[in-house]
Parts: sequence; C-alpha cells; structure tokens
Amino acid sequence: MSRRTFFKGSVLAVAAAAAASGATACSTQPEPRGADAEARPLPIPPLYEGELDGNTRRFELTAQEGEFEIVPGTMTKTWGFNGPWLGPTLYMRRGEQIDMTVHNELPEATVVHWHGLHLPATADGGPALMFDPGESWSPSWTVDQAAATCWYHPHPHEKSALHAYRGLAGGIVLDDDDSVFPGLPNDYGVDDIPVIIGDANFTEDGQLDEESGWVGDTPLINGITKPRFEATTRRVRLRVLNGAVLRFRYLTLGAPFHVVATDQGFLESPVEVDGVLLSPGERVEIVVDLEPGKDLTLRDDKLPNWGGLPDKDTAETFGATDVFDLLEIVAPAEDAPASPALADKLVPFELPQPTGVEREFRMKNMEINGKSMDMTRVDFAVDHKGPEIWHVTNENDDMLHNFHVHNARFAVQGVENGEVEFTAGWHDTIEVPPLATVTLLVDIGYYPDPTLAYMYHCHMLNHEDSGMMGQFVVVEPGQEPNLKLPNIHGE
Ligand SMILES: [Cu+2]
Repeated sequence: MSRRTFFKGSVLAVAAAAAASGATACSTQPEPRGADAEARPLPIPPLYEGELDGNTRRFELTAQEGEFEIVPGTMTKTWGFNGPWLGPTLYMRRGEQIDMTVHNELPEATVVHWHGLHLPATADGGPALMFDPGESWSPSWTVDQAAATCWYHPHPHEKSALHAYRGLAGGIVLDDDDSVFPGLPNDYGVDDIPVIIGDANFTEDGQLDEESGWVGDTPLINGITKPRFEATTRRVRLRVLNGAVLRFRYLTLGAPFHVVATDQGFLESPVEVDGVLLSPGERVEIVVDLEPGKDLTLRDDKLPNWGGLPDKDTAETFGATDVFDLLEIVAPAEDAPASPALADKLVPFELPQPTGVEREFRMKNMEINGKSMDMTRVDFAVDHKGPEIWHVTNENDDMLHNFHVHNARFAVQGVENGEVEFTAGWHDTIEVPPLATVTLLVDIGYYPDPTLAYMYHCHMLNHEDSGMMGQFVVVEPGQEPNLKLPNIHGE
C-alpha cells in the first residue's frame, strides 16, 4: 500500500467489541425480536476506567492488528486498541492526573491524539511524537475541563486517515462533579449509549478498501453494519461521534429530539431540533424520548442545502445527497417507567473576554493560508492566556471542509456567506461551508512549551494528510518558538 495513499474513500469506523485489558467485558443487547432479521445487537464498547491510585488514573492501550466480523459472515482484517477493532471507551474525571501508556504492536509507526482534551503538547499526540513498532509512549496530563464526550484516534504524519480507517479510534467520557442533571440518563451501556459512526468500502473479498471512493458506501455503527439497540428505558442519551474520515452526516430520528451537549460539553439548556449535522470529528449528545410500541430509526439524511455545495453532481461526490438508516432503536416495553422531566438548565455558558488577538485562516484546496503542513515550521505562537478571535474561511466553492483546533474549545461568534447548522455551545471542530467564513472565539489551553507544536487542521482526514494543517506553539510572554526537529518516522 502506498505510503501516501490519498485514499479517497474511507472512513473510520469505530466501535468496539473486544474487551480491553483492565476493562469490563463488552456488553451487548439481547437478541432482536423480529423486524430486520439481518440486524445485530449494537455492540457497546467496554467502559475502561483504568486503575485508580489516589488521584491518578492509569491506562494501558495497545494498538494492534486483528480481524473482526464487521459485516455478518465475513472476517475483515482490522486494527484496534486492546482488541481487534476500535477501542474501549476511556473514563476520566476532572481534576485527575492521567498516566497513559500506549504500546505500538502495529507494523508501522503511529501516535494517538486525545481529541478535545486540553493538555500539554508533550501529551497531545501530534505527528512529531510518532513512535515505532515495539515502542511505547507514556504521556501524562491533568484533566482540567468540563464534562464532555471526546475521543482518541491516531495522528501520524500523512497517515491519519489510513490508521483511523483501519479501526484505531475510541471514545472518551470526561466526567465532573457538576454533570448530574434531573432526567438526564447516565448509566453507561444501559441508557447512556455511545454511537460511533463510521463508514467503509469493502473489497470483493470483504476487506477494507483503502483505495476507492471518496466516502464509504457502508455505514458502521460501533463498528458493525445494521445494528439494533433495544431500549429498556423510555429515555436514552446518545453520545454520537462522527468518526468518519470524510463523510458529513445529517442525523434525524423522524421525530424531534434534544441536543444537550456539543463537542466540549453541556449546553446552557437542552435545544429541541429535527436534525443535527456532524462533520468528521464532531460529537453531539442527544436525548431521545421513546414511546412503547414506537420504534425509531437514527437516519443519515441528505445534508441541508447539500452542505453548501453548488450542484447535485458535486454534492454526490461528497455523499451529501445520500440517505442511510444507521441504527434501529427498539422502543421499551409498556412497563418501562415514565421518565422524569429533563432539566431545563444545564451548564451556564460564560464567554471569557477576548484578548484582542485576531487571526485569519483561509482554507483552499489542500492548504491553509497558502501553505501546506510542514512539521518544521511554526505558523504562529500564542504567548498569552485568554481567548483569541479566529476567522476561518473555506475558499473552495466546490469542497466541504471543517476546522479542528487542538488543545482548545471555541464558540461560534458568527457565520458569513453560508449556514452552519448548530452553533450553540462549545466546540472543537466545526463545518466551514463552501465560501463561508466562520468566526470563532478560541479558548486555548495555556501550557507553555516552545519546543512542541499543536495542530489546527481540516478534520476530513485525507485533507489533513494531504497538507491542510498548520502548527502553533504556546509560549511564555516574549518567548520564541524553538521547535525540536521532529523525528519523522516511516519515510
Ligand atoms: Cu477539508
């Protein structure tokens, strides 16, 4: 397989199976009752709480090869963490120190990025930190941010799409003391359910096709096709992650539902919607009320306005016109108890005062501000605490892009020349529709270190791999960046 495969198709699939060392066993739902005979129970990635020692939580992840029955009756060669395919859901709480060890038992170098976490650059898992087969990497950090659904995935130089597509991804549940709300389900695997959406193209012999197509033609939920979740409660909370390499999703349920959290945590209040758009890397937590006898289907519908693409042909190449049934949700039995009212106040939304620093990011073709990613170049240094205003423009009229910032949360201040579906709350990844400018208040974690960079990039992973990424360092006031030359592996 070529080193720089610009594999168009692809998508990651996340999900889980395979118990992790130290994790609880994988739980699945009971066998389905009727309906789609092909549907299989939704696998729930095991919740891996690590080893708690005082205030320190230790995790061990092993990136490894394996095979998995993604499609019924076919074994597909895959990669995973602590199992053949995808990884366990990591659980961590605000205030804890995390001691992580990742072992690389793959045939090539990789590294893991903790997407959505605010942490020192030494722990962030950018491409400069890649490590070889047989090696381990042991970053540490303190959890210092609000409860949220985050995730982890590889970030190797020019190969993030490939490694994620092969299955290296898992969820992170960040918890804190402020996030128990009346009526909000929080029993993991019972009424608080991870829904990791990926997609794939398969070769004729049932293997992941790494060469074809812009976007996968087979949706995968928690790593399998056609899953069914049998609810045992009248209210469920879905922690939805778009883990795809390229594909945007517009999620509907055929009935209104509530969004309670975005990438970086809870909203001020639940927001009722008919659908929600997730670009690759984004998460949303939704609350669904079920009535006995009324099953629902989580569906990926056409993107509203084709995502801002100019015509149907272009929209088709990005999958923006596709409709898929993703997950069947079987309603609970009549005797399931009624749900208490859902809290109407969640977490206060307080915008910090901006510092006056503004930056501009123009995304065009596979470059940002006319430059392709260079691991030896620092694009800018942040030498202060406090948020900045960033103006991010998609200068392609015929391409979807989105924008992700490491070690940060941001709030959408405005959108010009386009529409972004859901702008409330704190995000770390957001769509930037064709020709639109999205203005963000970016709140960056302040962990000065002139030697190692954080990334900002398009999270359509093969755009990132093709150069649509830049680097910034966080430094003390007046300090100059002094990048350690990265050890570029696998060249
Ligand atoms: Cu892009």
